Amino acid sequence: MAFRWKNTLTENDVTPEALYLSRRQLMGGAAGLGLATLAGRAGAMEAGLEPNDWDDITSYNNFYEFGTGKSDPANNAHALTIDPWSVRIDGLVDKPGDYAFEDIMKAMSVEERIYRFRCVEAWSMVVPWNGFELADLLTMAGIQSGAKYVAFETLYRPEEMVGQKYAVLDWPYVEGLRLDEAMHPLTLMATGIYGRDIPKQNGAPLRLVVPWKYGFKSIKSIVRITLTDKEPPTSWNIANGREYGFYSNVNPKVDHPRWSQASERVIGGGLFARKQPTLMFNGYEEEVASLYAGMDLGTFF
Ligand SMILES: Nc1nc2c(c(=O)[nH]1)N[C@H]1C(S)=C(S)[C@@H](COP(=O)(O)O)O[C@H]1N2
Ligand SMILES: [Mo]
Repeated sequence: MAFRWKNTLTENDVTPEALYLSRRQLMGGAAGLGLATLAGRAGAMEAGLEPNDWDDITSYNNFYEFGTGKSDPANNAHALTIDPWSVRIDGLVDKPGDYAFEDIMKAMSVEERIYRFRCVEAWSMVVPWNGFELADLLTMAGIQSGAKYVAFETLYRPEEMVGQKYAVLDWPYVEGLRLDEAMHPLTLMATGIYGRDIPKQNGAPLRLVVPWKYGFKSIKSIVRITLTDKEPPTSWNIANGREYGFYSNVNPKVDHPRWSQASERVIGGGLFARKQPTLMFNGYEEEVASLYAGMDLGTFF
């Protein structure tokens, strides 16, 4: 498999939005100006993805712990304290425990990944994440042979998360992946966007990103990761199992019971909302289709 989107940027390669916006000029005539960064940028651009700008990514959010409106997270997430932060890794692992966020960051290598992001509500963006592969974190904890699934949990702290005062979902928000999905090299733990720390409304200090699945699988502000032998419960499936399955792979041929998934509204671009066809596995078919060989994706939606 050729992961053409993969490049070698680290957290030291600061990539402010301005650099992205002017990258064509830079690539055209800036010999001697941070060549490694430019090479990385060129690699990331091979996928032909134009990232959304910072304002789109950080002002149009779903994070129900801070309210159900698209601008509620940007307005309310400042109340979240993220220092100190630790992630409990437990279940079927050799080294269970509470891992301090700083220690995780010291052990992991952060790189940039420009991914398509497709919400089940039929809108999409392109996000330049910074993060590390979930596989590396799970390997660090030592995966035991009986593990088949990975369960994730978001912080429960209603004093800071105003939306948790309302029973819109069964708090804390929980999600899950099959172990092979969790170990796939596309599966990212994001800690940044555009080279900056990930904003609170986007799931600080660390959140999952599974680019071939609907956005709600990409659980934010994670405090617990549990390796298990059973398919874990997931918040949206608990809320409405007829509409939201465990797999939730992006699939233009499997409609939501209440709307089509064949196309998506592209966020950004001002007044002129653009629509585009939705791609199988959100454009990552070549990389992930083999995970689902022989499965009926209409039954396992
Ligand atoms: N804890 C938690 N994680 C969550 C959600 C949420 O409400 N709570 N919303 C999900 C949904 S529906 C989407 S589309 C994405 C949105 O991520 P973004 O705001 O960074 O674009 O986060 C997902 N992760
Ligand atoms: Mo979503």
